[in-house]
Amino acid sequence: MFSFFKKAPPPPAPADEAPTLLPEGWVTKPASQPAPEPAPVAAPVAPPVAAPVPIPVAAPVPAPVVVSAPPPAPVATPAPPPRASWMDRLRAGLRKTGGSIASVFSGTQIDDQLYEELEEALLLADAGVKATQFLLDDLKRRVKDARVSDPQAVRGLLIDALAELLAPLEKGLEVGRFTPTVMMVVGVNGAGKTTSIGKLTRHLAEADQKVLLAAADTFRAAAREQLGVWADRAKVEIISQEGGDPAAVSFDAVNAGRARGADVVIADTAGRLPTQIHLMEELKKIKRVITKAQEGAPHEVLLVVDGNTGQNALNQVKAFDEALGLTGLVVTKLDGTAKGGVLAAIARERPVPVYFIGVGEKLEDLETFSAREFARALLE
Ligand SMILES: Nc1nc2c(ncn2[C@@H]2O[C@H](COP(=O)(O)OP(=O)(O)OP(=O)(O)O)[C@@H](O)[C@H]2O)c(=O)[nH]1
Ligand SMILES: [Mg+2]
Repeated sequence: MFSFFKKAPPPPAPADEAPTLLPEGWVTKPASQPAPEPAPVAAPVAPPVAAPVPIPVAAPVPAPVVVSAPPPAPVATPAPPPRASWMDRLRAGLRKTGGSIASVFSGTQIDDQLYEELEEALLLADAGVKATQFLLDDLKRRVKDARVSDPQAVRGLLIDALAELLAPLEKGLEVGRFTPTVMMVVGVNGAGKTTSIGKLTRHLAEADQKVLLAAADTFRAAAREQLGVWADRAKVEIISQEGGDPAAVSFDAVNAGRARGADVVIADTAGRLPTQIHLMEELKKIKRVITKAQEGAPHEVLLVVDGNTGQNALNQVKAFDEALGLTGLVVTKLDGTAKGGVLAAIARERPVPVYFIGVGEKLEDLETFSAREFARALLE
């Protein structure tokens, strides 16, 4: 395993010290913090994709105060699996999408029929017309340059082409540059916002980041409770208010985060509203109010999209980006979908960085996105 985010130096750091963004295997430990490290940490240098990296196992999650003494009653976190096992889950999750594309290469000839079948398979996988055309043109060029004659070799070249297309989406989430780093998480209902926040919170807390959650989905009591369960599990604070105004809750949470020295404040928002208010208007209001509570915030506006919705996910990326100015995506439910090609469409048409992808409901089913790893899991 590897960390979920990169710890940036605090604001006074000179510009030339700005952290480089590592797509995978990135280091998590605060480089410039004096705080002692409570547990073994991931290797200090980004490892190659497949190398399993140890994660801080069972790092006891401290109470909301950063303490140097070993926290009492360590939480028995199951040892997170190595990257190799993630690759297996990713592969299994993408089997439906990948299987139909890979079957195109089962013949013996590289001919027009192969390219036509590939075009069809990519469109069916919801890669969209633009990315499909781009990939086909790119692939034909690669096949010509490499002078291959075996369809299986073409598959290898498609992995290269897809990895290159997806590469601009690789970006690590960064915390530590602002105190607190404020994140607003948005998306249509059922996309996986609350679950993804819960998982991310666990990873942040395990890396000694002080997280404060804002239950800005105030409409449903169940929404608050669901976030509350994740807050309890990660032993982090949560600001919630029964029937309150989502913007007011967010405002309070950012202020509380500043007053209490939180490293990260994450606001969970609603996907559907009880009133006639347009979701985007409500979200814009939350964003404005967060900026009032802290200049420059929110530092991240993350859209969670259900990868299973294919082209619809792309439409959501465009709509939310236009309304709110997205900084990153979390693409969930890539398990069991036949529409995993949507990442190619996003890369071609609205390349908002993909911080995480999800292939299931468990903690270890959310991971950082690596373009080459994704292309290999899909097609190898
Ligand atoms: N299979 C699968 N299910 C997921 C994944 N991520 C989330 N889910 C499930 O999707 C359902 C909805 O997730 P939530 O986190 O409640 O979604 P939400 O966006 O907060 O929904 P609202 O609060 O209603 O707007 C839950 O049952 C999750 O367990 C994933 O990667 N794969
Ligand atoms: Mg929710």
